[in-house]
Amino acid sequence: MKFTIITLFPNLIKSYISESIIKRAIEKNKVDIEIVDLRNYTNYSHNQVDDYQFGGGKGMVLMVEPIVNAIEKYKTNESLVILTSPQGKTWNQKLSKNYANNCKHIIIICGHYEGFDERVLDYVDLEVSIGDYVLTGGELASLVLVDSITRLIDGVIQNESHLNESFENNLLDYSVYTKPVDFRGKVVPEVLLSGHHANIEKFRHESRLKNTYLKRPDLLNEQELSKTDKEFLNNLKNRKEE
Ligand code: 6GU
Repeated sequence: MKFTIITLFPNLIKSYISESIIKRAIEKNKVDIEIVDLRNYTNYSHNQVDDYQFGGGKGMVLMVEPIVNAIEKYKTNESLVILTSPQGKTWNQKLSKNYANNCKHIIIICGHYEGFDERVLDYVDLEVSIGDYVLTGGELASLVLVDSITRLIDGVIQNESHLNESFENNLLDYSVYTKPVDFRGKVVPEVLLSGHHANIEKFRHESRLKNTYLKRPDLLNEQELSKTDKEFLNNLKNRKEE
C-alpha cells in the first residue's frame, strides 16, 4: 500500500510516521508513505496556496490550483483520492478494512483554514471526516486514516490481533487482564486462570456482548444476534433493573 499525503505541514506527518508500528511497517516495506508539500505546487508568488473568499467573510480558503496540480502530479489509474474535511463521510472500521484490502495507492489531501475552493471536489473520489467536531487542519485526520488502514495490512501486526478486536462484527472488544491477579481486592475473573479454553472463549464472547451493551448499545441494533446472545443480554438487562 502506498499513501501520498498532500499537506501544508510535512513535518507533522513525518514526525508521527517515524515512530512505532507505522515506522516498522515502512521498514518492512508493507507501506510506503510519500509526503508532499502543497506549497511546491502553486503557480503564485511567495508560495501562496490560500486566499480570501469571494463574497466576503472571515478566514482563508485553500485555492483549487495548487491542490489539483499536486493531485495530477501523483495520481495514477490505481489511485484513490481522499480529501479530509469535517463535511465528509465519517470514517469507520468497515471503510478502513475495505480500503486496506482493495486499494494500492491512496492520495490524502489535508484540508486547512476555512476550507477549500469548492471546485476541488471535482478532483477527489471521497471526502472523509473523522468525527463530528472541527479540527484546525486535516493532518491529524490523515494520520488517523493511515494508521487505521496500515494496521490492517497483512504482516503489520500479528494477524490474530484483529480477529476479535472492537468493531469486528459490530461488537466491542472483550475485557483483558494481566498481573497481578489481585489488585487491592479487585481480582481477575477466575475462568481466565483456569486454563479451560472453551470456558475462556465463552467468557470472552459474553464480555464482548456485555461491554457493547454497557458502553455502545447503539451497535447492538446494527446486527443479528443468536438466541443465546439475546438470552444473555436479557439476563443482563434484568439484573440491571433489579
Ligand atoms: Cl477530516 N478535517 C477537519 N478540518 N476537521 C475535521 C475532520 C477533518 N474530521 C473531523 N473534523
